[in-house]
Amino acid sequence: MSMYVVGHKIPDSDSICGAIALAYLKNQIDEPAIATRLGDISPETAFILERFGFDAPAYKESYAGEEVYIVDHSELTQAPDDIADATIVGIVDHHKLGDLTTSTPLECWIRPVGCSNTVIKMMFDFYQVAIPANLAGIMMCAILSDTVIFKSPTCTTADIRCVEALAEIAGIEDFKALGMEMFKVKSAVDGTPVRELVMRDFKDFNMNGNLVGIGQLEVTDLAVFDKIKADLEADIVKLKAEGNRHSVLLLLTDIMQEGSEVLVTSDDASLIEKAYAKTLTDNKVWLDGVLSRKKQVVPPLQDAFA
Ligand SMILES: [Mn+2]
Repeated sequence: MSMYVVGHKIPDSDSICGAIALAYLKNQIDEPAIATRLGDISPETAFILERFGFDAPAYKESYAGEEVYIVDHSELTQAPDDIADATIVGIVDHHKLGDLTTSTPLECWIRPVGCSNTVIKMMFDFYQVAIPANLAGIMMCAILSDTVIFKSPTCTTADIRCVEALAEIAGIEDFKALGMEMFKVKSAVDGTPVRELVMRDFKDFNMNGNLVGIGQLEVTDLAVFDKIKADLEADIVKLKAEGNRHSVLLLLTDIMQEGSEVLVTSDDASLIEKAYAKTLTDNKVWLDGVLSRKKQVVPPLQDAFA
């Protein structure tokens, strides 16, 4: 029986490239594995896969009765809906420990680094399995994406060393230029339906019993939002009304200015103000130097909800 290797819902490049890379590694060490995904791929991921000649993993929603290796999270809210009926055989991740649990022993590769693909590169080294050039390419791009080309405070020396090693294997001389090309693809928001933008990189978190959704759009220039910001603001209000979320935040991150404008809709906006020690103006606030949802946005908000 093959295990399935799958990243989080609303998959980003790390989840998709990580599932492909880890499934390849597992197959090399005689543990049959199939990479899958829980949602549509983003334009950035499509760019990466096309650049290095990969197809997207198959879409698979249900995992009951299957063995599953989880990539890029350990959260119930981000896992397959029927994960309780599956056997989690392993987790590779670089986020805070979430609330997934198991009834059988599992393999855990969790490190406080900038990207799951950095951890997967360490796994390749551990098992002494060679990485094919095209696979190295997508792993490298995932790390450049997650670390915002090393600018994110989540970026570690291990991430930089892994990108350098993978770039060499992939035969990419100017990896930072490729990273910028990737972020330009990510910045092309014109003509995209507003809800698609809100949900493009959206994660739900359980904060002391409250469901909090946080989306993020990383661009090279916030001016791309000038014409659509009001629509984005209206849409997160609508999204909140459609579900049972306590709050919805949308981070508009400028990777060149290195900061994020946060659009907020909440049952209690004072919690958000408390978390970041800032006053909201028209339900938004600029957070200077904030690039990372995981490291700079989620933890203070968890504390505020505690
Ligand atoms: Mn990641």
